[in-house]
Amino acid sequence: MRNSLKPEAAITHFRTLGTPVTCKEFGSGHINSTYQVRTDDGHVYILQRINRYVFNDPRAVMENVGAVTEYLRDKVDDPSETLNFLQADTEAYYYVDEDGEYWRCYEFADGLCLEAPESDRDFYESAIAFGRFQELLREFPAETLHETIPMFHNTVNRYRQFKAALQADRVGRAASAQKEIDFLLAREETAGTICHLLESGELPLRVTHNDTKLNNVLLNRETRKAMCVLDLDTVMPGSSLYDYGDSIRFGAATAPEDEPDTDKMGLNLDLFRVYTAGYLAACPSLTDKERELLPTGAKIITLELAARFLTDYLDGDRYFKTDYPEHNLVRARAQIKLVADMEQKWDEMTRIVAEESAKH
Ligand code: ADP
Ligand code: GN1
Ligand code: MG
Repeated sequence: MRNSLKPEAAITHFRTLGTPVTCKEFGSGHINSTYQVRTDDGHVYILQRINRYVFNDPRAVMENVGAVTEYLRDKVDDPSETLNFLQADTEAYYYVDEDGEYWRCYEFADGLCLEAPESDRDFYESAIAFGRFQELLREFPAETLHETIPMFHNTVNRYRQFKAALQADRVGRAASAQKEIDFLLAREETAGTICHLLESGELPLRVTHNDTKLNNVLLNRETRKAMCVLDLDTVMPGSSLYDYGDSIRFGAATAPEDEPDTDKMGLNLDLFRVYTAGYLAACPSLTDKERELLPTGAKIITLELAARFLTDYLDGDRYFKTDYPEHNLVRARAQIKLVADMEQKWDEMTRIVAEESAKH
């Protein structure tokens, strides 16, 4: 293995308390390489190598993350509510190794990180965490943030990329995904709705998290209350509808994001209600238009993820980490099934949002 890929070498460049003694792969993120490090005197850290294919300007990512965590630290009572980065020997919050790989290190927070809610209460608390995150950043100067992934939730552009991958068919996989391709192409117009409303000013542009999966939040192990929001790499100007929608896509689904048996995939309307209630409670500043379009947010982000997974499948799996050759296709199929189920349940989704909105 190249030395640069060795986390054991990278960690020695950070000002940890104690000497690192163990370092093991950790978590189930799809993007960065994440390790948990323990030192001889019991301190625990997260060490990450930033994915340079996904983030072509890791310095900009760290500037954003640094600015956001500093801003949040002034607003919260308990420092464990935000990520705490360690300086490297250069004093920056990252270390660049001899191959140009970027590493960062921050305190491990001993909270619960769930792949699916274990109770309604857990899911409600995740809504509080992401909703509060959004509210706390309401006055953050958006113009100072870098766009770490250009046009990240621009669904019109995501479709453009999807169609380009389809056209190129680099690895000859298009024929094996014809049904999925047709499903997505039939919904191209709907997919652009939020983009168009942001452009026309009917929806406000906010500073948003943009990656609000349940496993990007930690809950307190004892109280199971919202503790800390993780994965700040994509904090950028965006729409609250995508943040709300992505949490629904991942956490209110009846099966994991990569469930191979699509019969198991659908929307759990009880969890949909629970998250909606929590998000509205934590985000009182949502406009009427945003409230009205919450179901649309859930549907469009699910379409977007279906398009992104399918694009990556057609591209030969270059973006998301995969465990087997069909993994991205399986993910895309599961998202497509979820969209189809949302379409079936559309009236109920709309009614639930109206009812919860009337209470908050
Ligand atoms: P990725 O972009 O690859 O998803 P994340 O920053 O989300 O990377 O980290 C991956 C996983 O590592 C998270 O889902 C979580 O399980 C774990 N993790 C990250 N930071 C912390 C932390 N400070 N404390 C505890 N666990 C963490
Ligand atoms: C990635 O980094 P992670 O695993 O939390 C991706 C999200 C997707 C998600 C799908 C920077 O999130 O946009 O919604 O996978 N992050 C990036 O599981 O592309
Ligand atoms: Mg993550």
